[in-house]
Amino acid sequence: MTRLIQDDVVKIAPTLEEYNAELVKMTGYSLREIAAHAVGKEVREDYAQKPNVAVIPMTCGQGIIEGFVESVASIISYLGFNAVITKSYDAGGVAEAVQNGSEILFMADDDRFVAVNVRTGKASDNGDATGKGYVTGLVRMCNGLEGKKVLVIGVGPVGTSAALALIRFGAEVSIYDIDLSASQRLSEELKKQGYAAKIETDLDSALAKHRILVDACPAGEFIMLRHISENTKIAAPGIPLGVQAAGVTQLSNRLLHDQLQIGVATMIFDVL
Ligand code: 2YG
Repeated sequence: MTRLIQDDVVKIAPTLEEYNAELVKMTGYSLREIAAHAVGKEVREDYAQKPNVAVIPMTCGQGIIEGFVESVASIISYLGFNAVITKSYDAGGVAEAVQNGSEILFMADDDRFVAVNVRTGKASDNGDATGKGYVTGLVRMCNGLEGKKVLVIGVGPVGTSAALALIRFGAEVSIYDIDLSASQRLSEELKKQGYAAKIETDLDSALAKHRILVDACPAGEFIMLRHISENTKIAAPGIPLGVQAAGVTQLSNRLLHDQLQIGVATMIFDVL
């Protein structure tokens, strides 16, 4: 699980408008539409009870990431919800949020980044939501994925969620993880649910064989120019970005990548 740094998050709030315009250009969907469709919710803007959302800083483990709760709150506000950051941290922040009538709480320690709806009991995990949100964007970039081969690189929470979503869209999923036993576990899990996913054991040959990629791994700069053709499309929730700089230029609007936006947006629609 990659840990964000201040540099990753401080640029988010001031560029949300331009980010959203990019997203519409690339997928035909706004951030709100991607998030709502990812979890099968209405895209309506006038949410019935317009729930109050609290974002709670957590000091446990490696502690606060400067700018993290601010960027989470800015994404939620951008989507039209009332988001506040609690003054207190940790348990005090949870008490403050519930006492000030917040219905949805966002908080992240070093292992989990969750949204919970205290009224309905619904919870959403950032990894799961990110996988679904990115696949929703990728389906749009590829005009559907029915019968298309897609390579998922990294079978952690994001890659696992992406693989499940891809199969729901009818894609032919191949999986690669640096830890072969992780790929085998996911393949077994999918087989139990009646899905056949192919395990790739060599990354370079897997990249050579696939034009549609989901980079859900914490490695950087392993997708090279030689792996990119004119119809390559990449959804890259992984941090740092797995595509090497020259490849980013080559791909231009065939590369979907952000630090937090799609994951956070999908989380809130997931618990609405
Ligand atoms: O409240 C704070 O400021 C800190 N306790 C936040 C710590 C977040 C640690 N987790 C990560 O940086 C990522 N797993 C978050 C999600 C990355 C996007 N896929």
